[in-house]
Amino acid sequence: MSVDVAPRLAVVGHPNKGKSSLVATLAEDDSVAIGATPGTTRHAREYPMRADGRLLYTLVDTPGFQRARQVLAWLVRRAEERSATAADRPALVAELVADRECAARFPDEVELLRPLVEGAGILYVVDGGVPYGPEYEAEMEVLRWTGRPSMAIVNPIGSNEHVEAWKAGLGQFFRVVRVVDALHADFETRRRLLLAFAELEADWREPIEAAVAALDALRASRRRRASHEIAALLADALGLVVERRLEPDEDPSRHAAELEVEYKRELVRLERAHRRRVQAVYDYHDLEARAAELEVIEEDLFSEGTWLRFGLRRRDLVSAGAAGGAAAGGAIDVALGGASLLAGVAIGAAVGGVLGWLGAGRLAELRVIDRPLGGRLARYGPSRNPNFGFVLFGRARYHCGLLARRTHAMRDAIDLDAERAARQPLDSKERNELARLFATLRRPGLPAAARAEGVASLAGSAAAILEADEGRPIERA
Ligand SMILES: Nc1nc2c(ncn2[C@@H]2O[C@H](COP(=O)(O)OP(=O)(O)O)[C@@H](O)[C@H]2O)c(=O)[nH]1
Ligand SMILES: [Mg+2]
Repeated sequence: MSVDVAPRLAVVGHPNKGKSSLVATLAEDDSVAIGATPGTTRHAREYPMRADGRLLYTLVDTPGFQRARQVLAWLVRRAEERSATAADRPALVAELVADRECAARFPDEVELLRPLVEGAGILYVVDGGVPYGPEYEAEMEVLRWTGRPSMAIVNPIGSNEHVEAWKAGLGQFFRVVRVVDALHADFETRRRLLLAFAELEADWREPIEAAVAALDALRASRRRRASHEIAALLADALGLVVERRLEPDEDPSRHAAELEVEYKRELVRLERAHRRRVQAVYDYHDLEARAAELEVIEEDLFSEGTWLRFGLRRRDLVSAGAAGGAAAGGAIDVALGGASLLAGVAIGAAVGGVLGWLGAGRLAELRVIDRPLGGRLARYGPSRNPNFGFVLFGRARYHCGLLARRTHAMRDAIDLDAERAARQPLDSKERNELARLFATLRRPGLPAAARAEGVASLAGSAAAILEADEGRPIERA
């Protein structure tokens, strides 16, 4: 194979062993057909991996073996008729793929062997959750006859119970055997697996190493783009105001309830739109539809569970508020339930439990604004609630963390339920920096240039936090 030809790797094996899942995970493509019923993949389908316009390697998803024994019998018979040697075997497999009668008798095998005859490497996938059995040996033998470079992958579906037996069996047919969970493989596992492909054929090293570099670059670029989306969301949400024009003698308090509803609805809309954009950043295009149903009941931005999970604890909030307020140069007037936080008054009891001191009860305040050219406005927002930015930020951070940990083989809805989310702490430096930026971004009438600068700084802080998150597990409560 010449150097400028990118490697092709055909993922083959028995039906329902996670072949398509492995392809979706490695290709980071959630459009790969994955099914609980065998036969979901009928035809070989190619997934080319490109970076900067260059094709680096191609994964080929194939239908599973159906008649491996008959195929092997056909090959053996041909070999005997021709007194063929082992050196002739690849040519016999090519004959089988080209044979019309075989195409009718063994359509799945012809489909999965074709890419191998055309030069693809073999990724043979088995399930380490079920016992090793001799019925797989016909498949492995047929694959051996192709003479293609190969690797076996034990995918432990459900359990690890039979992994060792599989390794012992596979080791006799394949030079390289790896254990990889096709559905859950994390970034490092995917990266190592990709590097192992480079070992299969000398010419593959350079394109595979380029593919690994592209994978690293993709992760960094997703993190940067997601961080920018988070910063933009915070700027929009913290600066949000809803207004209504007042009649000359109208009582503004009549509008309070409606304005609050409108304000909250707009926040929910901003957050949803943000999540869709972030999902697109991580190349999840199909996730939204599946999560839509969930989102209706999940609209818990204002719930106690959310504020408890994502808001800062009181002591942290006080110190961060001091840092944020001082740096923003403004007076610290973060009134919660009528009492100043900084005064350290035990306001929790006064406004009713935990939500009171978290400030969830009151996002913003109604104010009456005199318009320069006469008339008055009832205005709700921007939020002066010191915890609100942290709640929104924490939710967005958690969402990104789930996406970054997901694989494109997963077909379940994303679980954003705050009740099941574990805490992701911020250190005091991060808290203070965020509080300072939140205070800047909620300033009314913030000039566009200052806003852009605030968004850029916040994106930088968010990116550092997301990067650190990549190195630690999200524990689910
Ligand atoms: N729990 C678990 N399920 C898996 C794993 N790999 C595949 N599956 C499931 O097994 C079924 C068949 O997977 P698929 O990738 O379509 O297998 P294929 O027929 O070999 O392409 C799907 O329901 C997958 O979600 C795995 O590693 N863990
Ligand atoms: Mg499949």
